[in-house]
Amino acid sequence: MTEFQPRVFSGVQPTGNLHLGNYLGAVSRWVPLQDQMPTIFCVVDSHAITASFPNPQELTDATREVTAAYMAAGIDPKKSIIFNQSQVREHTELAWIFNCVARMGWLNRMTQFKEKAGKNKENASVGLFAYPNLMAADILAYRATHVPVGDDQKQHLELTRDIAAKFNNDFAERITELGIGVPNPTPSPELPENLYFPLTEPMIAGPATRIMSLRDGTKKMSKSDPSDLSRINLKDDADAIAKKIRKAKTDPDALPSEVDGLKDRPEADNLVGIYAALAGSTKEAVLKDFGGQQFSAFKPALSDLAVEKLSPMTNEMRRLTEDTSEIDAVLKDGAEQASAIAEPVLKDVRKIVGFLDVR
Ligand code: AQP
Repeated sequence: MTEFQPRVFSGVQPTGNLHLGNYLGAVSRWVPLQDQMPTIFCVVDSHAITASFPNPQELTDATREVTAAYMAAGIDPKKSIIFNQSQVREHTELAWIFNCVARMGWLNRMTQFKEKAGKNKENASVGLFAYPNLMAADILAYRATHVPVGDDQKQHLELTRDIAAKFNNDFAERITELGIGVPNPTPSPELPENLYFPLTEPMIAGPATRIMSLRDGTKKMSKSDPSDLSRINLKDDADAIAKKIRKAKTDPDALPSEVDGLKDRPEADNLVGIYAALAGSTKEAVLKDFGGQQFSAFKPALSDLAVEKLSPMTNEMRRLTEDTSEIDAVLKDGAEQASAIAEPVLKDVRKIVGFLDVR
């Protein structure tokens, strides 16, 4: 290989209900990428057991539901590889090697672990702590070059780059000796001339990189928030969506006419951002139309837009999950295609580290 093949990898955990944040921050942004480069979208079920083991049947159902959401959102199995992580063993094998590449100090800095483990750090699973190493393995098992995610994953992607850089440096001679390196596309004194793993580019852009809770504009919209009113689930019907937007926290002022006026108004900023992302426009354009209006006028418009955009998807998700055979066939085919890429990568990695292959 003379250069890294551009390739997109991303995923969502099958934990609880997919929400508007997952859709606008991640899945909806994947759709146009399918026509730009090879794309791999994973339902990351091995990540879903890190905080605690979910009920096994619920994990199975959620895996199919997330797959249905991908497809309903426009991820086309003829264009993209769609599969569930646990079906491709190379993810966990590479994660073990990365457990031995990443440093404790690096993982100790991960804010998501601190948030998820909370005060009870001693009781958190080792899996939750090592989660970012598995995420790095998910990406690098395909030598993926681009990862579209929400803003909350930025730190984990930086760690993925650190792991790739350390592996490339530690094994620089061996990679060259085996003739399996790729010339570094952006030469720098910190990296060898030939790389085995690319330094993945995060793709975090647009008006919806961090959708906030509808109950608290300073908290991320999240599947694990105990209040269902805090998020719009992709399975919500039109009435539920309208109710949640009606009850969304706001401030007493009218909407500003300029984006600067959203500063220190987290709830207003969030709702305007949601409108812009759903409309495929910008906060500036939304404020051009709604600047000076009260939330009593803006909320019904937002609600209508959300229902218009989300309802067809919700209906399609319902249809797909009624009969699981289509979803299971897509996942089976996707796992075979994903394995065909990851297996030779792991073969190389075993050779690079020196594992004896006697089979
Ligand atoms: N609020 C959000 N705004 C924008 N993007 C978001 N993402 C998640 N929440 C938001 C993006 O969705 C993708 C999949 O995320 P995940 O399944 O790995 O789970 P998460 O980030 O942990 O999502 P939650 O809802 O916050 O789950 P819990 O409550 O279980 O922790 C990622 O690209 C993420 O950036």
